[in-house]
Amino acid sequence: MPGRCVTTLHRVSELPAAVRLVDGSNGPVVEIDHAAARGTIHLHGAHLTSWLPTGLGEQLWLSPESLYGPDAAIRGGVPICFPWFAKGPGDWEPQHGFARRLPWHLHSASEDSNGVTVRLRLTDADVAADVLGRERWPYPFELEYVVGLGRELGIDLTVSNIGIEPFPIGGALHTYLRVPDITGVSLLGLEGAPYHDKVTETAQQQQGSVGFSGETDRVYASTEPVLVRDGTIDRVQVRGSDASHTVVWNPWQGKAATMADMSDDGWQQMLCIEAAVPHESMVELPPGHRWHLGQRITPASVAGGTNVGPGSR
Ligand code: TA6
Repeated sequence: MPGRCVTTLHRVSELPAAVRLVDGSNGPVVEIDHAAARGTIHLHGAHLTSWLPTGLGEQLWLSPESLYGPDAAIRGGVPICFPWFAKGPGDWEPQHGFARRLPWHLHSASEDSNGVTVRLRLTDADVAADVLGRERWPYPFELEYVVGLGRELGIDLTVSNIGIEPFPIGGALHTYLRVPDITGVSLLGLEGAPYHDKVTETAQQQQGSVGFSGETDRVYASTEPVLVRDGTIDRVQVRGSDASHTVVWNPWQGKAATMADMSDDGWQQMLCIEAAVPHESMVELPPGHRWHLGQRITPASVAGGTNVGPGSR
């Protein structure tokens, strides 16, 4: 396996029947095949790249041009932004922190009739001092990422401060949803929410539902659930937990053309809706304390018709 291998490969006997650990181009990959759903998690970055609830098709977008190198961030799926979102409080590198660029450990996996739960871990011992960002964030930590994959998706990131001094913490679950055509998509649930528009660098307030007609990069001061609608059809509901903000991003054609790991037309079928704690909301985590960030994604057909914001069915 290429790159730094810090993974304790589980003996096949320890994994439930619905879970296999196979070799991938950027290290071990967890393959899930359960009656409720199929999925794929790269141990590199603990990166969920595929989630197919049975009968509903692929729900996550993944770039065919994504890189899979030892220090690369996979383009698509659910990148874990830790221990900061974007450039942190002060133009920090790397963008979105270091956790998505490192090989994680598979701690355990279990299954029941609802689906599969996979637990992955990363600690400061896995982060070489030479990794960008550690000199800014040199703290002892334990990070656990739990993926609950079935007809719904639940992802939960928990960091423990195992050191003797407080540390600043923020981040995001940077989920790339797959959509038929971004120009036909609208978002309900953000009506009236204030947001920072990163395209115009202005403060705005959401008027009505969110539509897409150009590059969209918004940090909403909202923790309300968001319903993704395609035309008149509800697709999925996205609900953050312990997030302070909801980020909505589509690079559109111009920005996508500058991204080597995004096909020129890839922007048309993707939409990022992120549970986020951006730098203005980062907190100081005291020694011995834990910090959590989660997201739940429920296909509308599973939710039996969702009631999110005005105008929804
Ligand atoms: O979450 C939206 C965003 O911060 C955008 O500004 C854009 O940079 C996107 O993340 C992708 O970032 P990445 O580092 O994965 O290219």
